[in-house]
Amino acid sequence: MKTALTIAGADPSGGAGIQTDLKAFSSFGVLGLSVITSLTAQNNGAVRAKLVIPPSFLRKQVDALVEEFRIDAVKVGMLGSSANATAVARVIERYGLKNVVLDTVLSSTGGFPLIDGKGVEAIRKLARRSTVITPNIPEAEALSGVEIKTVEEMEKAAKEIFALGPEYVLIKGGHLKGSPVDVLYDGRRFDRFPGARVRGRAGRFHGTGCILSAGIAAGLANGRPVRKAVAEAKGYLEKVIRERG
Ligand code: PXL
Repeated sequence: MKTALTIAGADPSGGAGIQTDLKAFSSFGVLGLSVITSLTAQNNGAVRAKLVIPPSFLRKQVDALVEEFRIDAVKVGMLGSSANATAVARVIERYGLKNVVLDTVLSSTGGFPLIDGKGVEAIRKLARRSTVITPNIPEAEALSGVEIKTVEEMEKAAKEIFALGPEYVLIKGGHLKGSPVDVLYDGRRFDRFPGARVRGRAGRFHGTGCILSAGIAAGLANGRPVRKAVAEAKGYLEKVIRERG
């Protein structure tokens, strides 16, 4: 069985984070491994508090897994601290981890910070260790310095983020008005992935970014090329929103 590792935060309500990532891995028939960077206290309404795991302990969790398992893909989500971002960059390099999907989590949907003030810089550095980086519009603006109001500006930001060193940039367009379009850039060409705007219960759905990035990591673990993994993960996300809605 192929394996995928999520390095992310725990969400007791199961909508985001480790819990939802493991469900995604399982849906794609991949064995899920998980390294916890932080605990959160939250429900579907809001994140109320976080407790961040120290980088030395994050490292111990990864070491134990690498000793036993071959890891076919990695999804990186909420890191909790810039020190944890640096620790993740080190383990990716040290163990030569491949198929890394970096979900650039800065804050919760409701605006609770999920990394510290140096987080943007730390994630910029981590970007060059990633196969696919998956910012939403506010995250892409923070990482690129480009203000995004149109799909063309998404493409401009994607070029800036590509310069940080990932193999692919996927900017998720859900925050723009109108039909959502995600933009994928590989340094040569842009692919646009139009999607349906699926209505969940108003304001109570969180974790879409987690589900998408975990789905992409599962696809890569299964040997899918990036474009196919993105398309399949988008299909999975729409299905989960409809079912959980
Ligand atoms: O959706 C971002 C996110 C990631 N990881 C965890 C979260 C959230 C948002 O609430 O709680 C653990």
